[in-house]
Parts: sequence; C-alpha cells; structure tokens
Amino acid sequence: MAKKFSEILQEVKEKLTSADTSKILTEIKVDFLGKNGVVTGLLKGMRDLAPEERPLLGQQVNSLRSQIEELIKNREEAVKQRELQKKFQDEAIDITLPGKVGELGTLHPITMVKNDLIDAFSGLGFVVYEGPEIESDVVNFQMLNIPEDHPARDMQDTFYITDSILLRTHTSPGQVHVMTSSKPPIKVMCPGRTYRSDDDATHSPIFHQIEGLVVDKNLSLCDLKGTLEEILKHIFGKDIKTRLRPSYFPFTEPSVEVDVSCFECGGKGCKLCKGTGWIEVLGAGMVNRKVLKNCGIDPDVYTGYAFGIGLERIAMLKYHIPDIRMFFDDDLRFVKQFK
Ligand code: 2U9
Repeated sequence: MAKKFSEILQEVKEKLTSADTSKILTEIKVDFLGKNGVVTGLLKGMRDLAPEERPLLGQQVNSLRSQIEELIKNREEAVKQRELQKKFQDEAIDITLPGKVGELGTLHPITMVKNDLIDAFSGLGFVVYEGPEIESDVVNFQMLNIPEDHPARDMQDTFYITDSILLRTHTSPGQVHVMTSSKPPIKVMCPGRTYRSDDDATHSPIFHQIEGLVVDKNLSLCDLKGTLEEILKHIFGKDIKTRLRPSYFPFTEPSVEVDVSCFECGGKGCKLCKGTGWIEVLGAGMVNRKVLKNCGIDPDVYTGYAFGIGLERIAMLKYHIPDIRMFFDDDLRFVKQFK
C-alpha cells in the first residue's frame, strides 16, 4: 500500500510539472481529490479491510490528501502568477503612441464675418441687441416709414405668417425695439437672420445682416462716415478709402450707399470691381425724423445715424465666393476652406 501511495504522489507531481493553466490544475484536483477521485477511491477501499487496520489506512490516506493539496496549491500560485503576467503582456498599452486626434469643426464663414464685425463695433462702444425673427407689420414696416405701396410689402417679397405677422425682412425692427424701450444716447448693433422671397446667385430667402444705430444730440453724416471708415478698414485693410453716394431708403434721410476702394487692385480697376476701382459694400444714412418720432424720440432734440450690412455680401467679396447659395448648401468641402 505504501508503494501505491508513493506512486500516486509521483503521478501527481509529474502531471503538475506540465500543468500550465488553471483549467488543467482544476482537472488534476478533480481526478485526485474529487468525489470520484483517486484518494476518495482509497478511502472507499477501507470497507474491505479488517476494522483494526482501518485507522492506520485512514491516517495514511489523509496524509496523502494533505500532500497532494499542498503540491496543487504551490503549483496553483505559480500558474496564477504566469497567467497574470501573460494578461499584462496581452493587454499592455503603449503610452508612447500618439493619441487619436478628433476632427475639429470650423466656424461658418458667415459666423466668422459676423464675429469680426461684432468685435470691431464693440471696440467703438456698440452693444449687441438681437431682436425676434417673427415681427409685426407695424414694427417691420410702418414704424420704419416704409409705405403701404412699397414693393417690400408685397406678398411676392415678404414671407407673411398672417396679414399682420411676418418673418422680418431686415434687422431694423430690432433697433425700433431698442428706441421704443430706452432713452438716448443709444449705440446698438443688431446682427441676425432675415428673410425675403428672393432666390438667385446673389439673393437667398434667408440671409444675414448686421445693422447699427446711434442716436444722440448733434450727430451728422461726418460721424457716420468716420464710424464706417473705421469698421471698413478693419474688414478690408488699412489702405482702403471710402466714399458715400446719394441713395434713398424710407428710414433714412439723407441716405447713402457706401463704397470702398477696390482692395484687390488698389483702385486701378479689375474684374472684382468691374473696372471701376470701387466696390459697393453697404447702405446707410441719417435716421429719418419720422422714424425717430414713431419711436417716441423728439427729432428736434435728437439725431441719429444708421447703417445696414449684408453679411453674405461681405463674405462673398472677402473670400471670392461666386454664389450666395453656397453658404446654405451644407457642403463640408466648402465650409472647411475657411479654417
Ligand atoms: C432704424 C433706422 C434706420 C438701417 C439701414 C440700410 C441703410 C441698407 C441694406 C444693406 C445690405 C440691406 O442687407 S442689405 O441688402 N441696408 O442699405 N440699412 S440704412 O437703417 C435704419 C435701421 C433702423 C430704426
């Protein structure tokens, strides 16, 4: 029997030497110590012995069990260490590899022009007011002295929601809200989306404006020209010149169109300025006395100047964009060019 014990022990040792996974170790444990294993088989064999022989065999089997348990436990620790080491190797992270850089978005060119203008106007003391995009006919037209028979009031030109509610056709109603709710001195800029029923290479049903309004005592066209010159130099470069040409808008009197000397050819004449040396960039004027009065401001005490800038027009000139519809096509290849 003693020989059988040492053979069993030898067999366990041999099997353990080549056992290199937890799974194989478990199998060995079951084979030798399990319910139907070798050691349990030895205990079951006690039934065939005389009663006086049984205690000695019991002790020997228990000793064998303890030795096998000890051997398996030692091997288990080594295998666990090896498995852990392998796991670390397999899951190793190379912290020296460069990270994955997510693609950064870009600002839309209209947003870039708008931000640039807001920066420039803020430097001159203008504050931003953003009015609603849905307006009444009264604020969008009547208070701005736009007469009943003006083409802008036609159904063909304006998006009406009801007979008296519409999508604003300019950001000027924003300035009306400022004038009716605060007292001069006023110095505001109103950026935002505007809507007109128009659709071709230079007109879009949705477009963007930034308008400015200053109301104070003793303002003149000189103040307007000085302010615009500052802003236009900021946008188109220090070397440009500006000129005012007479024009007509119902909300300003006198009204002017503002040109800058061509920033491409320096005024000599080129394709961009159509050979004239000048490029029209915005409209402006002294606020019409009737508009001041409509907004509760005494035109005998206060004066005002105002201007309107089409953001698409500025962006088209600045970035040589041939068609206004490109701003609204959502084509990433277009937008990404303005990084
Ligand atoms: C108030 C009083 C006067 C705003 C003005 C213009 C001239 C003008 C155009 C520029 C390009 C519109 O987008 S565009 O087509 N705007 O020419 N806008 S004066 O005058 C105002 C505004 C508000 C209370």
